[in-house]
Amino acid sequence: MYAQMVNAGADKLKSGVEMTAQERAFQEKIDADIKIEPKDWMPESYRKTLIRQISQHAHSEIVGMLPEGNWVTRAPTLERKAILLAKIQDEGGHGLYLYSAAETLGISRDELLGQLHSGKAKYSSIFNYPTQTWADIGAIGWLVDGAAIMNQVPLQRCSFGPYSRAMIRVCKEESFHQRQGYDIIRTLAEGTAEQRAMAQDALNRWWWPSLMMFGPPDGQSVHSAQSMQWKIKLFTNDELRQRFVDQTVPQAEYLGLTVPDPDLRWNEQEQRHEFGEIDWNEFFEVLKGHGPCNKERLQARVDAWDNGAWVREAAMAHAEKQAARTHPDAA
Ligand code: FAQ
Repeated sequence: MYAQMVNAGADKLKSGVEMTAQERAFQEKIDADIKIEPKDWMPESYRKTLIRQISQHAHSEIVGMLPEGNWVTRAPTLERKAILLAKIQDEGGHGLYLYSAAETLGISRDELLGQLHSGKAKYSSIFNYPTQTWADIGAIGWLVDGAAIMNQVPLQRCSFGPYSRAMIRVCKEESFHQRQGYDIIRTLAEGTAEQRAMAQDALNRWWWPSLMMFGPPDGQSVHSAQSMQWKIKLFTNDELRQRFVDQTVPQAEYLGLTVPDPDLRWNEQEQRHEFGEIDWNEFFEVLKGHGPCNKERLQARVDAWDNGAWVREAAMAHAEKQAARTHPDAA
């Protein structure tokens, strides 16, 4: 199966005979869908791949709070404000589960955050785009959370126990997020001509960056082959992107909105939507730090860390006092 995959790292995969006995036993466990737990033996590169992916995922959740946070004070009603606040808090919670899952692999949260703040670790490209109107909050829920769910539902079955279990709760919350975004867009699409235009404008700006969330095309995806052999990923980037397009286009049609892709058409024979060429140059520029909001997003995270130092210090001092009170002899 793996030999047929058309992605960049497929030729580097070890075959059964090239693996050590320990690696073979590990692969057999994965093939039998037995979860790998933190204290089990695992190849160092499996551990590193998981730390990379889970921490990038965690960083995406907390950086992803920023574009939406921009609209908390300007939500159009008290109800919308309360829903948006709850959603943003959920994203913070997802970050916490994911940092905890990464910590089980033997890396500290401080180190992970240090990698984010220094620019060494990535976070999702999508969060480097600005939220210009209220309709953008609808587009984030509908499209960005929609894409996130498409990617994360299979991750509930991934081979690493703590990651797969974290994903179960995350996915439940993400589907509420997707519904609330769709509800915002639907309300605007059914509203005045001006509101309808806002919804269309948000779709125009968020459509292509949402497709980029799934990562580079399979031919350029360096990690997919190995990650699929280890069942860290269960589908390729292009497979999930196609599913997202097939799911979302009918929703846009129902709303009477136009997907901004002149090449979009239904292929009856293949039972899927064909879609236009993604601007991969834009994607790679955003990854290099040249997106519209990269600098602002990173600075906001660094400032939050610096401004929160006194809280961390106070919590530590309190914990030390408590410990000294409970075990005075140990001091
Ligand atoms: N942005 O070989 P591949 C959310 C990097 S959560 C930035 O294909 P892989 C919730 C990739 O890291 C959204 N970088 O890599 C929410 C690698 O670079 P590296 C986040 C990207 O790992 C909603 C290089 O390109 N979700 O939205 C991106 O096998 C609303 C080569 O790529 C997850 O993280 C990108 N879009 O596949 C929150 C899900 N794509 O590390 C708030 C878990 C690729 O070698 C509001 N992650 N790169 O330096 C995954 O499933 C995978 O990591 C992929 C990438 C599919 C993202």
